[in-house]
Amino acid sequence: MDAISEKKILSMDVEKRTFALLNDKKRTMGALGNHILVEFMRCDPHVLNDVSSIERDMVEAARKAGATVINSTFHHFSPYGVSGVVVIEESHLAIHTWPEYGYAAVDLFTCGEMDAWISFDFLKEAFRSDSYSAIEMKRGSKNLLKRIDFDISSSRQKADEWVNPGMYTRNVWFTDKDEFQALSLRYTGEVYHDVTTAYQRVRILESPKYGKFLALDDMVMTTENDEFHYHEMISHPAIFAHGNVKNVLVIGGGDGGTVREVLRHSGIEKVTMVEIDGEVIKACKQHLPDIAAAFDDPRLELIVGDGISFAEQATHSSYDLIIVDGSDPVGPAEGLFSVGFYNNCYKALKPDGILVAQGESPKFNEAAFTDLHDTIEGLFGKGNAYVSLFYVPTYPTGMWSFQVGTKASATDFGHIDAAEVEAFVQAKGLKYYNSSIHTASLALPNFVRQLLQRK
Ligand code: SPD
Repeated sequence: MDAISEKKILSMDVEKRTFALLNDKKRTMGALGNHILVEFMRCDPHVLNDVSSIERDMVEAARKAGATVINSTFHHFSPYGVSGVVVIEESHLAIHTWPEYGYAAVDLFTCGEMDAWISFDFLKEAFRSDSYSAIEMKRGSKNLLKRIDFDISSSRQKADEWVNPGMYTRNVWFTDKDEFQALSLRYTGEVYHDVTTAYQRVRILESPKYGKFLALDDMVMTTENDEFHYHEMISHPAIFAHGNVKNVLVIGGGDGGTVREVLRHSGIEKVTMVEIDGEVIKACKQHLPDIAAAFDDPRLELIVGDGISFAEQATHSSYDLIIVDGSDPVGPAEGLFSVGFYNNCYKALKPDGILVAQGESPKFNEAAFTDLHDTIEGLFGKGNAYVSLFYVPTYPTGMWSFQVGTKASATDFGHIDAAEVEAFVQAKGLKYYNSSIHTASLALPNFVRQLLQRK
């Protein structure tokens, strides 16, 4: 193997940077290219799964070594792994990552004077590799090749006929899933915010179809383009069904969409919002300002704290409306599905108060959906527990629910003044809720009725 016999082997280790150099000077002369095959081991797995930062680092590695970058294409594999190539005038840099092994295979193929070891040094820092090795080979020994004179005019013509079919250079998908089904959103690869807090990973990413979106851990919470489905339906139906809401408690809802909708009503005197993770508020204020639009309203008291303890200590009979805008029942929101928490909410409501809770999906998390209904029915009484169905394209299965408890049996959640609702809808320019949707959302398909009556 000629090429291998021309190799320079570098075997390196952080503790002992031992260089074993086998370099046959005579044979490395007069090669067409230089190829460094790199093993980066014990890397940061998060870095190796982040297609945007890998692309940025590979391009930067090329530039740092003096290369002229022509193009790059990178792909993220689901659930993890990245492949990509940076094409440079001096050849290419390529990478394949296995985050689950903390491993990246990198090829630095260059021609001319470029020193690809500069790229190597840059990438080992970027990937935070603790252990690495590399083999350098000369490619295309000129003394083994014979130059051919050939007519290139026919291949030029073929190149002119070629029409680029509009290829995407990135194919990255965000997947919100359980073990049986998923909702995937293609995203641009842009990461606007990525912070892991004591509670969860808070990310703002971008989807070509739905705009910027908030993801908590691996779940889609809200997107710029369909957030109104959720936020209009969590707030307006209860406010119109009650008829005289003045004092509201919102638990969760850190993106701000729910309080934005509640505060559209001029009759609301005070909203107390308790969000456990201040980072969610910060990220949304910065990157989703149209959703986080009402944090400066003087009627809002914003508390960064635990909503479960807040409900436990709340003054009895003090709220007209309590809205639980939590995430799914994993991680920090798990307690927002417990009987004890809803019992405290029940006590904190005025005698004619209404509770609205994020109720999961009858097609995705059936157990959480039915258990919550049982909890609300157990506390508020049969006939006082309602399920309102609506559609969110970016939640798994698309079908989602709010679950409602009315403390006074006299409150019929389906009863509204349609003319009043329509005037409000027109005045505020609502995009999902109207008086017909109010009634229709309470109409349940038979399979949902059966799910709720299963006991
Ligand atoms: N799977 C998504 C469950 C909905 C969680 N709440 C969204 C917050 C929007 N304010």
